[in-house]
Amino acid sequence: MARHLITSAIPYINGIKHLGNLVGSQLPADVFARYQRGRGNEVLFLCATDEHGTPAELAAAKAGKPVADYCAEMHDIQAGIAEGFRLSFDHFGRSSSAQNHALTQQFAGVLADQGLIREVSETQMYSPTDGRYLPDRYIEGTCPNCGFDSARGDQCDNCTKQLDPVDLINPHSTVSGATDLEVRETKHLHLRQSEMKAELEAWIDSKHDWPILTTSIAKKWLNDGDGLQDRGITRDLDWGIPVRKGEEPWPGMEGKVFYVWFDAPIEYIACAQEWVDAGKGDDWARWWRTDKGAEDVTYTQFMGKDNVPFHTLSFPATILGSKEPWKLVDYIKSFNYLNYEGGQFSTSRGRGVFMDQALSILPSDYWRWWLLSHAPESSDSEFTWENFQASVNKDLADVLGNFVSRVTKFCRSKFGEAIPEGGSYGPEEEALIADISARLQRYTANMDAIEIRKSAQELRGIWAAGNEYLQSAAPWAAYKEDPDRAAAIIRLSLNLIALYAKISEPFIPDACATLRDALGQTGDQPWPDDAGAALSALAPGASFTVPENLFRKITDEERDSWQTQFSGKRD
Ligand code: B3M
Ligand code: ZN
Repeated sequence: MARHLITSAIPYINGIKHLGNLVGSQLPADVFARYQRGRGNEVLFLCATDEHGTPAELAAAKAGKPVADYCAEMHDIQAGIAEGFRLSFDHFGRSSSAQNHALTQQFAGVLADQGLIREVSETQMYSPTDGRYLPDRYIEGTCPNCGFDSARGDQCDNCTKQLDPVDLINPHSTVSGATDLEVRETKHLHLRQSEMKAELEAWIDSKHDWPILTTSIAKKWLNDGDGLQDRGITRDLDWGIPVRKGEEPWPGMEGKVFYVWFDAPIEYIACAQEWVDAGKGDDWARWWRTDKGAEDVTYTQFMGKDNVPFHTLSFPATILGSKEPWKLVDYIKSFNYLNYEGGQFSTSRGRGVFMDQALSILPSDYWRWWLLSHAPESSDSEFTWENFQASVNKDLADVLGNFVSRVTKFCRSKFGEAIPEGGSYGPEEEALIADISARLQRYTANMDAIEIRKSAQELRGIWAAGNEYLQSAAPWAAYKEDPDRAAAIIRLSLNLIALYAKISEPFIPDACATLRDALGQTGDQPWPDDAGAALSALAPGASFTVPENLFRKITDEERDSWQTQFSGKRD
């Protein structure tokens, strides 16, 4: 039995994510986790909320809540929505956990012991009114280059010039509007990534099977400009993991916290500890320490392309730099962006469909199917209501749903609610079994390679093959002359439904649970490596029930009204 550690990029705490975020990491990670479990492999699937950084502080301030309370509430909300989408995390942790505090401080101490941390003096804008240092993007002013009056401290959105906050004319805090900003000297810790360039490059070069999207981004960062830069891993903020050297104080670093991107990936490990401490597992080191059994683990990470540099360079620099036997990632699956109706999804402008809204209009399987069958793998992809309606109505309602309904209802009316016993499989059935067998091999090969779109396409083909068979075998006609022949056709068709329930589960888990229940199955059925055996697995005479309609169609009126409803600002 193979062992798979699977993590999804951990979503920021400040707000509910949109469907583009979902399909860029959590959802495909869930498909892979469900698939590996379905094959009988051992899986640890982890995700968490990413709770530190200025955005979390500001969102809490906006909500008028202490940041710890805000994060606790938002974590529960995100956990509930994840459940609504049937994301099958073994644990959904929090980067603000005690476990992550301790582990992050421990890593920093070990990196310092390895000589990989240096202290650097920097100048930063301080706002006495706000009582805090302001990150560049929370300072606005007039662009010295083009005169645009809302240029940010890091860049002018009008002329795109890269800026330093000290360049701005009439700079002010976007938090309070305060203009009494001062330049102050402050000390920070930098991780000496430049020291590790050769090691990181050799490691990335050894990953011949990684998606081009992943390696090309990593190589660009390794070699752009002056090459891999050292990176500040501390910030002057209140909210975050206090800077300590392991359990010791870090002189000169009082009142500072680690940078959110330093502690967030460490949460992948801390999350496994949280999983154990929550009583859901008994050994996290078996997944994460190569000296404690993790050498035979395959570790796969899922993320959007904007997160790739942190996972190919920064986090590996932390892991490798520690010289401790931590498990390194084996495969990084990254995604392009999903666009929305000719533009971009926008969290700030509320454009597009957000996870909570999606579930309020249709069950999760509908979204899962569309998103996964259109996953932005080789390029960006686009959500349109028209395409969504067409896919759902055709693939789910007409092809899969209709097959199940025709077969089970016909059986009930002619043979009763039990697997019919008469007749035997003939040439038409043998041909179908051979066809399904070939398609299944392609499906599993694509799933093994985490080719999500191609897998969905094969799955759709497997559903369609059943429909074509049913149409041509025509049990309703056969029944009049030869009821045994009709019985054999229906028996094979019911077996196909059982097979569908097994193999479609990573994509549409709720519908598959309905099918399993209808057939009296538990879900422990083995993966159908042998299609012939799988398609004669149901015992003749065993009872079943006709399931409720699996999928309904989306009407034109619904499509139009949703299109209007989600075109602008969310309320
Ligand atoms: N929270 C960014 C994002 O949600 C960030 C990922 C962290 S993964 C360790 O896209
Ligand atoms: Zn400008």
